[in-house]
Amino acid sequence: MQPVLQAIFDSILNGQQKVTAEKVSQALAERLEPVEILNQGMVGAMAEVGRLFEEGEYFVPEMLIAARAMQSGLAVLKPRLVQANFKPVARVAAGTVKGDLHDIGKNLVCMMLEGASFEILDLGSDVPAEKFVAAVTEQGANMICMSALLTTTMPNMRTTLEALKAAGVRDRVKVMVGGAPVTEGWAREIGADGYATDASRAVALARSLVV
Ligand code: B1M
Repeated sequence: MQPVLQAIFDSILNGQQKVTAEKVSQALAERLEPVEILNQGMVGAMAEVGRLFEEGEYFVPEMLIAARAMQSGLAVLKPRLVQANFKPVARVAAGTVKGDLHDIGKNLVCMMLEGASFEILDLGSDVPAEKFVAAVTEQGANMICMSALLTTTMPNMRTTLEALKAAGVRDRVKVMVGGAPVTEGWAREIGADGYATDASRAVALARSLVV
């Protein structure tokens, strides 16, 4: 790995917000591709944080400060991942489902979709089904992106789909799901329109769903 990418990786593992932001700026100044910085330096570091947590070397506070460092790096990267001024392809309501506070992956998916000319209504994390429904009925969203990082919160994706049906608006929206424990099979089982493994594939999927 290039030294600056290694420095980004290490600063996230160590939860150094300021250093992460500085090193991401440095990597951009060195003309590294934003997607390379993201995938090698940053997403790779979060996977390592997860591994350390599983092995009992990291605990929730370490995960939290690593996540904050990741967010500070993403803030620097965002303008380079997002190009504005395009006519929106679709209006997307995105959120992490009820009970789930993990928002880094969802934020990345939002950034990449925004960069691909989708209009984003970011509903945040811990989003109840009714809020997704309201985004359709009151804000005209025609696509929903749901993220879940916990096996215990995945069922809330199904709850949202059921709430959309109950509100009579299921046929007005395309529904995409994703997040580490989510699978293609799960997406099919709950009746979502699509599943993507990562943020780049989420963009390709979203494009295919609006055509
Ligand atoms: Co938590 N956590 N966490 N955590 N955390 C995991 C998810 C875990 C796998 C760690 C582990 O055990 N190895 C584990 C879940 C186990 C399980 O359910 N099977 C876990 C746990 C257990 C918990 C707590 C329960 C811990 C506790 O309190 N005892 C707790 C739950 C809190 C809650 O939500 N109610 C908790 C808390 C936290 C923090 C708050 C400390 C923090 C989150 C901070 C934040 O997000 N603001 C945190 C973190 C950082 C993690 C890990 C380490 C990293 C997650 C992350 O940001 N990954 C995670 C371990 C891991 O995932 N390996 C872990 C980077 C991100 C870019 O990837 O989100 O997967 P990801 O998104 C990807 C793809 O999945 C995809 O694209 C993204 C980019 O490529 N994608 C989509 C995501 N959404 C998509 C939507 C799409 C399409 C693609 O279409 C709509």
